[in-house]
Amino acid sequence: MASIKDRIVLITGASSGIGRACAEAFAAEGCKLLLCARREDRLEDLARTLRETHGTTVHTFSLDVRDRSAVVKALDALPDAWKTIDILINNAGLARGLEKLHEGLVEDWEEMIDTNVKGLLYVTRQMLPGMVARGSGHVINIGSIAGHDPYPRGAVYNATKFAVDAITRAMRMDLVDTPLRVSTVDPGLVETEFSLVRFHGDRERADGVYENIDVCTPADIADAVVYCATRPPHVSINEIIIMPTAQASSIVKHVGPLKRGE
Ligand code: NDP
Ligand code: 8X3
Repeated sequence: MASIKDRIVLITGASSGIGRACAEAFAAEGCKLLLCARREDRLEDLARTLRETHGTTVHTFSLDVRDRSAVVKALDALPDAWKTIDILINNAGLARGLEKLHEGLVEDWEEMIDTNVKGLLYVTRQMLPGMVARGSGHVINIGSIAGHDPYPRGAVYNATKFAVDAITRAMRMDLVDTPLRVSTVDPGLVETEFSLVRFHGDRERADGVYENIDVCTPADIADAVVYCATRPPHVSINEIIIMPTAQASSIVKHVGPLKRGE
């Protein structure tokens, strides 16, 4: 395992779920953290906790990754000490709605495409030239099982995660003559605010997604992200698909206790 102590890690969507868990996991590795999302109050609370528990050096800033000029402005305005990012974790993302395509809301589609695809591209386009110029860096995208295995009523969310997979693979080709690495960590069911956001705040429906299934925690996913980041420099973990034991594909999930033998 290679040490990543003192490395600068930029995490998008660090105010909740997998992004927050990544912040905690990379803080435990001794990294310096740049945390962004739209809900800055949450980031500040998290930063305070990380300073107290791990003595982490943290800088937070509010960012809507859909806003291209805000992305350029915020990342250009980073203090000099924070500009040389070692690891970029493109985590900010969401699903909206679960409808058949012909019944879907175009506003939901636009929000997913603007966040999961265009937002990821804006942030990456801004940070990657510096990594290439320095000959060092690691981009870790948070994709999804939905980017390999589509499911009904999820066409547009699925498409955004297929796009993340295509971007990751093509970036690896673009950068093959450099020491840079590009990974994707692709989870199945993880209990976060994901379903609450997907169902526009319907808590009962969101809770139903995880009911009676032993789903992954955000920390399980952060552990896989740290694994990617801590391999020796000549080793690239290209892709990790990580699901609950009780999930076998996007649509095959076992609800209730697992059969544990006689
Ligand atoms: P959460 O809703 O808990 O977290 C999503 C994070 O993304 C929040 O911090 C949110 O911050 C941020 N975000 C959303 N939109 C924007 C935006 N426009 N600009 C900046 N930040 C934004 O969900 P998860 O932790 O589950 O989701 C994280 C990633 O994991 C997503 O890419 C999701 O697609 C992926 N994923 C999740 C799975 C799951 O089952 N939970 C499974 C597979 C993949 P804020 O609202 O403060 O801006
Ligand atoms: C999230 C996984 O299957 O809930 O990317 O869409 S799923």
